[in-house]
Amino acid sequence: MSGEEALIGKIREAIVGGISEDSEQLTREAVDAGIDALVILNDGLMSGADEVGAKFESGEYFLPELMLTGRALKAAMGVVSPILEKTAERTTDTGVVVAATVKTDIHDIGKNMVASMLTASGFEVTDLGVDVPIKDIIAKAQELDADLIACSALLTTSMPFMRDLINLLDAMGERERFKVMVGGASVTPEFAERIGADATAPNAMDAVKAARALIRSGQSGEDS
Ligand code: B12
Repeated sequence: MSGEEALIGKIREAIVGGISEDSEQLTREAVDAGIDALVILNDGLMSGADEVGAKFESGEYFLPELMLTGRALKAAMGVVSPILEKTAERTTDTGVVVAATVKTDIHDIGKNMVASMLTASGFEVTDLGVDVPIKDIIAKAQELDADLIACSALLTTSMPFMRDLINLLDAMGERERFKVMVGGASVTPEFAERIGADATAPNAMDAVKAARALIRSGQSGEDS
């Protein structure tokens, strides 16, 4: 096993063990050793989060373990996010975004990453936080005359609120006014298409690309 693999393995273990001090310290070590921030994110942090999810599902872990892992993830993201943000390219195909984790869902680590990558790429992002009623998301988008609404949900039981948001926009005659992007660990392209969202993306970097494409399609008056 290479030194890089061993260090990534330790980061993963720190996430699975929910040890914030280690996840932050080891992530710093990995960055200092020149390991690509995306490798740290995908092979260390996300992979650890997935393992914790599996242990929770199988009954080996309970809510306290999830909470510790959440803290360990946030600590490590604090190191990785600024590095990823520096790689963001600032272009003119940006716009105003309202971001939120939808009602009943309090997972915010991924949503925060998406919001900070969009901000670093030149978008003007208003982040409404977690557990946000869809009416509040729409009201803020109207108030700011936003170009894009970015909704996050990790719970399958929260995902229907994304569909409700799109249906409500439709009913209000406002669907054409805003592009809607949805995401979160359980959101698939099929789900996004089924509920009539304009885009989805599996991670924060691709979310920026998708957001840009939506802005460009709006500027040229084409459908996305
Ligand atoms: C940490 C964690 C928690 C922490 C969250 C802390 C926080 N501040 O966010 C706490 C302890 C609060 C928590 C609580 C619960 N959790 Co939880 N949690 C997790 C865990 C382990 C990691 C989530 C995470 O942060 N991942 C890392 C981030 C970076 O990834 P991400 O969110 O997927 O985001 C990326 C992409 O999805 C995408 N993205 C995200 N948002 C958006 C938005 C847009 C627009 C786009 C384009 C892209 C995009 O980009 C991001 C960055 O690359 C997951 C397991 C997993 N594999 O995800 C379970 C998991 C999500 N939790 C789960 C459950 C069941 C719960 C609880 C119900 C447990 C309980 N019995 O109380 C509660 C629910 C509380 C609530 N009402 O929301 C289940 C959900 C199952 C399901 N399918 O519905 C999971 C999948 C675990 C499992 N396998 O069972 N959890």
